Amino acid sequence: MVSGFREGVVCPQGLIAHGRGEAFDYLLGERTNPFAVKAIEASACALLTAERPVISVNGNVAALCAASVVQLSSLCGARLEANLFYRTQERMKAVKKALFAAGASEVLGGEEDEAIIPELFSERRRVSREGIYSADVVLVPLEDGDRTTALKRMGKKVIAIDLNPLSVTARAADITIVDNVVRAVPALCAAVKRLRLKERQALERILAEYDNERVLGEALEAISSRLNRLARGELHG
Ligand code: PTJ
Repeated sequence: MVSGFREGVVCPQGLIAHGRGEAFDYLLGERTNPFAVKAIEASACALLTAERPVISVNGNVAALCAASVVQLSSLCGARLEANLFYRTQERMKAVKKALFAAGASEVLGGEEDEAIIPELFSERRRVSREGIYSADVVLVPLEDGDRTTALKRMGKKVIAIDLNPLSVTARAADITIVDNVVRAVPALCAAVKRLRLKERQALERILAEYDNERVLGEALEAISSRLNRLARGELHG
């Protein structure tokens, strides 16, 4: 993250957001928990059954896991879009450069005829017409809450990766992977590889059975039970 910051990929607020994420990761035991595995599986199904899937990439994601988002995009045919909350032309260029360096053949974002997401006032309202604007499924690792809500209002299926199960994004998304992006994105690649061999009907069944509210509840229970066990001296941090 620090070298991503020095290279102009990560913004100062990104470093703060990372610290918030690390605190939750510690509470979750710094591993991919069973509730995250369920969400990862449902996400793979949503990406594989989508018509126009898009992966939104910000500074933190480009710094932490550029190679795995590029791999995920080629495995499930999702387009990559650089989309920044604290947007400057220099950072758009730096994020795209990081993705191309990681093997991307195309990165959307920053075109002259960008579309506008209604009701949003940050720079993140500017999106690619070919990308997020016309997507049916959008993967938003580390997203801000207002935009997740706006994407939902536009009728999109939103998959979020967020270590905080209480964030607005986690609550508003259709599928929330409560896990660190550095573990979740490679796990998502593995799930896509495994599930793409299945019939469409089987994928749709997994999606229909998925319950995000229950998964978020399980994440909170896992945090609470871990804290109780730590307090009783049954676990070592
Ligand atoms: O690069 P930009 O300009 O688009 O800005 C990116 C940030 C992250 C600064 C911007 O999107 C932002 O301010 O996001 P928030 O509102 O702080 O939300 C980030 C969420 O991601 C928080 O709930 C964090 O707990 C969570 N988070 C932080 N690091 C990770 C994470 N979730 C998964 N994996 C992480 N490594």
